[in-house]
Amino acid sequence: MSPDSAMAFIDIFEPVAQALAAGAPVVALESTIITHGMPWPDNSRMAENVERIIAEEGAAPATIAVVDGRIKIGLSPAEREALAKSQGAMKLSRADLGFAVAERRTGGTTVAATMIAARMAGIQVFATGGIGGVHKGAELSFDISADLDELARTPVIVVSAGAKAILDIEKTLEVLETRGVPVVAYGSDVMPAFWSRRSPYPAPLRLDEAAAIAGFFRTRRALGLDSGMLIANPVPEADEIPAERMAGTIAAAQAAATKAGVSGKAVTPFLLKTILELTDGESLKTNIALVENNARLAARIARALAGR
Ligand code: PSU
Ligand code: MN
Repeated sequence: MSPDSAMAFIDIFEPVAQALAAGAPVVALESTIITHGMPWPDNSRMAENVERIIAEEGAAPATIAVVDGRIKIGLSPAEREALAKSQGAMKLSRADLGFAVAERRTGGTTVAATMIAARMAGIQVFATGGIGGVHKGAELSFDISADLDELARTPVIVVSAGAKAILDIEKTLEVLETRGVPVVAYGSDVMPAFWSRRSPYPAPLRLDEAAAIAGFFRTRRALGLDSGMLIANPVPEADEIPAERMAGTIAAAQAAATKAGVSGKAVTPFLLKTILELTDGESLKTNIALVENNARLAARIARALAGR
């Protein structure tokens, strides 16, 4: 737990507070995917559906964001809707979370910032789409997401569909290994690649049951190995776009980013938006399906952790 001083800046949505107090399962959700990852109104519908899926699975959903400088652990439907519609929200990671609080700003929290806030609130499981990682060409750009360092320091289970295929998956796995982060593919021997079920890279670890993932996390904590854990959950077959078909689109989006001189925090949102346009919305459909799939697994892990 972080120092009590942080609690002065945090608002816990009542149903989430009740679940936490009762030791009931809670699943955190990020909000950069809402503010920067998907267009209106798909972002709003996705955020609502994902919360509903978690509730149906018997866990309390807690979408995390910063609103006017308050760290929100769980949003009311009206707050969620307002965030989805908001213009100019910041994209907040470890480096600027405190800035948004100090300056009373509004922002979506990335995987890194959501992990930090989840831990402050005592939430151990978090569902997202894809994590940030090592970008292609990082040997020149140095563009490596703060998500990876956060996984190395903050003990939260992050359920994702792997690293986005816009990243260098092989280098991302190398950094995670170096930083001591377990990467567990759920029911697969190979790493998924976000929109696709399979990448060419073997999964470092494999588990087939939500309860086993909960057990692994508990054991690591008991051993004092307090880092996060990345779960890579392949997108359902019916929704996947095969890697061969995505490859050309990703390359075209990358070329567009280079040509437009996009850098820093803008890279990931730019690539996602360009890929959405190039695939005529098909990538968005897959993106939504995989977040829902991750929410379901995260809820099951949270239930196992809570002993239910
Ligand atoms: N995956 C998506 N949509 C997103 C992101 C990931 O499908 O919007 C966001 C997540 O919040 C992730 C962030 O933490 O992108 C990583 O950004 P960067 O590469 O700048 O660290
Ligand atoms: Mn980056």
